[in-house]
Amino acid sequence: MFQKVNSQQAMALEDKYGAHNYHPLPVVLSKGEGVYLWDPEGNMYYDFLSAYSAVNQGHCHPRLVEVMAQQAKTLTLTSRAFYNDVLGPYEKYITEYFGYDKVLPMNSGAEGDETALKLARRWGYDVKGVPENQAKIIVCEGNFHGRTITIISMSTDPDSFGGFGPYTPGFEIVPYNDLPALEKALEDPNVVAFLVEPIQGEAGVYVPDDGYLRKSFDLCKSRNVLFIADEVQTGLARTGKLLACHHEGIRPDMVILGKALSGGMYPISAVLADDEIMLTIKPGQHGSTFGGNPLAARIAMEALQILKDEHLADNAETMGAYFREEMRRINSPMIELVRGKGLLNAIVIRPKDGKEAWDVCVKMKENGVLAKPTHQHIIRFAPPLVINRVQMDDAISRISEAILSF
Ligand code: IF1
Repeated sequence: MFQKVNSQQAMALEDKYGAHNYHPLPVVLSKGEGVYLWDPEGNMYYDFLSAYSAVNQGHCHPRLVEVMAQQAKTLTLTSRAFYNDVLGPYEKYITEYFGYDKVLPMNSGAEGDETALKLARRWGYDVKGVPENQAKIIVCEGNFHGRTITIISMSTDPDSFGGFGPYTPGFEIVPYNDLPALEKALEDPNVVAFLVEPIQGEAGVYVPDDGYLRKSFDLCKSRNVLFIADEVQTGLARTGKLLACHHEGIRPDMVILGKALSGGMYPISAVLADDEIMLTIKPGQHGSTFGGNPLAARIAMEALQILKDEHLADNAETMGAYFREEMRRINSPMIELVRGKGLLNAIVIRPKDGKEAWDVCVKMKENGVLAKPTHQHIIRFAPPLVINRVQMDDAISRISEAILSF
């Protein structure tokens, strides 16, 4: 039976019995509420990672706990061999919420990206008229779209793709934030889609120049190429708008959502598109056991409604601007650069006396703030979007104390 363990026991168990596919910060969490996390010993932390932006609504949001409990007692899974009475209402809700004809429900972000790739290829053959098996999809250097073999076949990060060959063909790579390179790649008549993150999260919260998304979109439209936005991390109010693409007023041909679509309660992802694209996949040509299950659908409706009811995009906008301003005021040579949008931010750490981003994160943990480095010198800061001014001020003072302690 389940025995509560302390931090030391938990880390030892994971080390002995779990795959070593992560290198976690040495902290164990056992309770979450809003912006707060606690370890088994009762120490409190501010969560400044939000499970990589999956907990935008805050940990264990009471409305999500309630609807999850209710649906869990009623019906959790039927498979799509049959209908259920929650999926249809959810599909109506989410397509009207974002303004698309249809949604294809899946479970993980990677499954969402894989689904979008299949839809783009199928649209390329059936609608654009690209010769069979010749479809090309353009992606950017520094991209992160998931961990499946096809998705890492598009990756430029050796940690993502190294040692997993042979790779899926059909991808062209262009530099991010580089319009001439994209324009040149779009000359290939077999290109069916451009898949892009509005802000590159894993690359270190790389925000492209204003206008890049809008001009990329226009270039794609001029060449009858689908513009696919991977908003798994940037979507759902994280960057200060419902979708990061909304900062530039563009409506992607396909949007991929995940993570906070359930507020961190349950794996769920979605691909939104209009009929011309969505109906190229016929019955029996794509799916998943849990895709579209009633439990995920019920949670997602509530998670989306919370974003609106609690004005989380506006809060992300104002709190994010405040956070960047305060970080830039810290007088430390370790802070090389502060960048981000809304509450998706990062600090580039200049090493000092051999101390790097990892050491800063360990010190912040001791100060009660949790964040994780990406690419050695970059620390991402992404608290739940429910954070208020008092909490932000407390967290900022703990962060600056940690940085100034070196
Ligand atoms: C890990 C970070 C990495 C994503 C975008 C799709 C997916 C992700 C833009 C796939 C997932 C997660 C995966 C996790 C760490 C985290 C991450 F950018 F968020 F920090 F890796 F780059 N599109 N990102 O960011 O969604 O299948 O994970 O549900 O794999 O280490 P998933």
